[in-house]
Amino acid sequence: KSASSSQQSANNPVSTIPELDLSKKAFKEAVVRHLHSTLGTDENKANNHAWFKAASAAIQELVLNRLRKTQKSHYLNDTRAVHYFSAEFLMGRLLSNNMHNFGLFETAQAALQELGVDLTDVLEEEPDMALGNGGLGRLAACYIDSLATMDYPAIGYGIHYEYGLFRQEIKNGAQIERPDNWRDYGNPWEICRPESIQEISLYGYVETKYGKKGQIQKEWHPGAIVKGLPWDIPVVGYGGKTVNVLRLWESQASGYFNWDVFNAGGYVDAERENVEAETISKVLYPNDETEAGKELRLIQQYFFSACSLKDIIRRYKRAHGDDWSRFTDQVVIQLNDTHPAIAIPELMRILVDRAELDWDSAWEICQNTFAYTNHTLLPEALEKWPARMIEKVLPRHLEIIYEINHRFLSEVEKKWPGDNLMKAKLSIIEESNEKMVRMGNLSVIGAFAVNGVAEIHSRLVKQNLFPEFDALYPGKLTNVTNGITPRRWLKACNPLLSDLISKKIGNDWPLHLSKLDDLSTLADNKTFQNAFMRVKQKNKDALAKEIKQLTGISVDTKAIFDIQIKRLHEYKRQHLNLLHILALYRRLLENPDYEMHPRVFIFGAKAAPGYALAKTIIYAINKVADKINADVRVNQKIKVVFLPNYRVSLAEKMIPAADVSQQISTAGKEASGTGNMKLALNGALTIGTLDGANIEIAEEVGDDNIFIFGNTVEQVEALTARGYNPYDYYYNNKEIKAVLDWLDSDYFTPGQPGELSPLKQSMLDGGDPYLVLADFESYSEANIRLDEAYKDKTRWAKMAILNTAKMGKFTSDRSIEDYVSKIWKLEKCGIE
Ligand code: NBY
Repeated sequence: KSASSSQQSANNPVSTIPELDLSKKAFKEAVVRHLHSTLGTDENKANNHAWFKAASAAIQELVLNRLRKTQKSHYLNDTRAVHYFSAEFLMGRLLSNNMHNFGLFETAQAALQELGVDLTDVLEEEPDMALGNGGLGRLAACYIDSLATMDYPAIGYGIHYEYGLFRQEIKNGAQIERPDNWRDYGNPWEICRPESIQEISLYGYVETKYGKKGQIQKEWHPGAIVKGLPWDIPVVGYGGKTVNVLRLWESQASGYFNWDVFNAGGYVDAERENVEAETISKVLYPNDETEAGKELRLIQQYFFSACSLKDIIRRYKRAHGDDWSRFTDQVVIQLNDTHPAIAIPELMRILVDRAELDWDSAWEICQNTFAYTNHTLLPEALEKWPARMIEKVLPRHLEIIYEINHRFLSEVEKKWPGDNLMKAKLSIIEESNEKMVRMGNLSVIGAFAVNGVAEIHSRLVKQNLFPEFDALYPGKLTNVTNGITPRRWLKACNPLLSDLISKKIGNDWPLHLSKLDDLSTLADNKTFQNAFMRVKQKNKDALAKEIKQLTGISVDTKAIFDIQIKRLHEYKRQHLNLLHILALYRRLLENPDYEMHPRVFIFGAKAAPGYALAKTIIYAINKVADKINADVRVNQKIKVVFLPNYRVSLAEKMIPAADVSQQISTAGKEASGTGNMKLALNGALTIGTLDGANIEIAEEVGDDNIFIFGNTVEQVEALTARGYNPYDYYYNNKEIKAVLDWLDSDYFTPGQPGELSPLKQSMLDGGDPYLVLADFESYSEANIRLDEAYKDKTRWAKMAILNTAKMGKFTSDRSIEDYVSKIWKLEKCGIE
């Protein structure tokens, strides 16, 4: 006991949790006990993986204790809860996070050290839980962290994918996708709950019948039944009091519908159907910003939405029986994009066909249950399903969608009599060649609140995407600016900076991030500047080691570490960064005395496997990197590094080491961005456009502490309207012409001319849809300003400190409070 209290008091505000023994001695005993009795090994034989399993099991004991208490408390208080429906939860690793949230990290480190084990090595054994693509999935993970931390009753609902986002390998510069076998050696956190299995239906036909009072009744005769087996992942709040649950559904054959086939000797056919059922939760679709339109994806969406709704209703009925009148007091469902929007007609089906409520009562419940978050304006990302596909998979749901639409269109008629264009625009059904169901329209109509994810994005949702809905439903469309959890994205990933901050301003900033503003007064303090930059240097040294290990490339740790990490997409403009690198390369070749501070350009990005140009951009970055890194004429000044397999755990190593954060999307295209927040929080300076949350970051840090460039949303609109011609820039800017022609040669791909030509092609004859050339010059100038600023060490240190100091707004705790007050109307419920 005595040893532990001194261990924890240094840096943890959360060391006293009643009843639980959080001492070093207790932890050590638990780890050894699990090594023996759970892992069947001992201290001498155990490898790092066994230690990881034993340490996780020791922590899980505490987690499950708090989980039980939380669930009891929620049950006894009959709390209203938010149900966060998301096809993706990008959780990353959990051991370090859970240790931090119990205030046990240092204790565990010391305990393991006494056992002769290095915690850092143990943590590396944990596979990332990569059940998401990018920002949208990671946002869901940050939000469930904040919900638990702030004692809000909440449950995350999603899919238990057998394979998460693919593992990326780079072979000869090109991306190769490999399966992500994240559960090969088990997952120490998840709990299987066979007692809560749900069954859902698919396919079949709808029978129209007449009820006792002559009313029309619909009965869906399904063609298949699939089981959903829930796996619960405990979500530990910071301070270790509330532990909520992330419930992920795994699909299984029901073994019910295939009985006849089986008895008739159709063993093989029955097995085939089993395989099909089990395919549903097999793999995460790796597309981030394009809608796939595949039947299996629709089935995934329905599968997890329907299982989750049944789960919610079962729990509601246990407390309230068949009385639906309190449902919307108890339940709010947040739809993370339109991926779970099929839940809207599913709830209508349950209420009308099963509970036999009249349509209007059912619709009122529905409209008071759902809220919808929009994450994109890109047309290719707005989900649309062929009506025929919905009819085949979910015949009753298509009827319900038509009925919702029919009633909705008469509202439109009341508001805009005779306006058929308006009806065509707002209709859930798009009457194109092939009839399509617009999931965005369905979501806006079926939800009581719709939010965008940054101020500018929400304004554009109102003005450009859904202006008529905004007129029809005043107040429904709103904003909640995204946020990130400072526990994972500063405290856990950057211990050196965290300790420095805690020493200066106390240790409750992880819960009250605005306190970081107290650092502002130290921004001019020479001693603090030195300490701050010493931490940055150590983090850069560590990343340089990692780079060496992963790629073999040596980098100068005194160079500027310039980082662009995010999914590969044209709108995010990694190719603008690349063109600028080529321009610098060319300037250095033309003038070996060209003045610039050495800079290492570091990338991390996965491309959707079917997105050819995105893969070409990765290939181009790697080919340019090979050339530059081997060119002794320039490689003292620039290096280019592409780190393979970018993922949460790699981000945690890269972000603390960044001097510069590249946030260079075409204005109007990046809904928010959240990497921008993580990097600035860790003291990186942003070079960025006035897009997404960059605008709010600029407001917080002030124009002097950020490098803004490029066309604004208004300028982009004007430029596009008057007819943008990239050739104007190609012929008028000789640097642009030279670097594009360079890419078109075989300089970077010796003997293989044309391999990089699709890049030039897309920026010229392809029309340069994301205005790379239009922003190039302004970007190049911003880079010169940045380079100037870095030369002045004092100025840079001050700017970096102010970036950290001014990030308080971007804690996901603030986002959650915004959701609670504007949309969810929850009350906190702690445990005794
Ligand atoms: O959501 C991202 C936005 O691009 C980013 O600006 C924002 O900060 C973040 C959180 O709000 N969107 C995103 O990550 N989208 C996806 O990952 C995604 C995944 C799947 C599909 C579409 C988009 N899909 O259609 O399957």
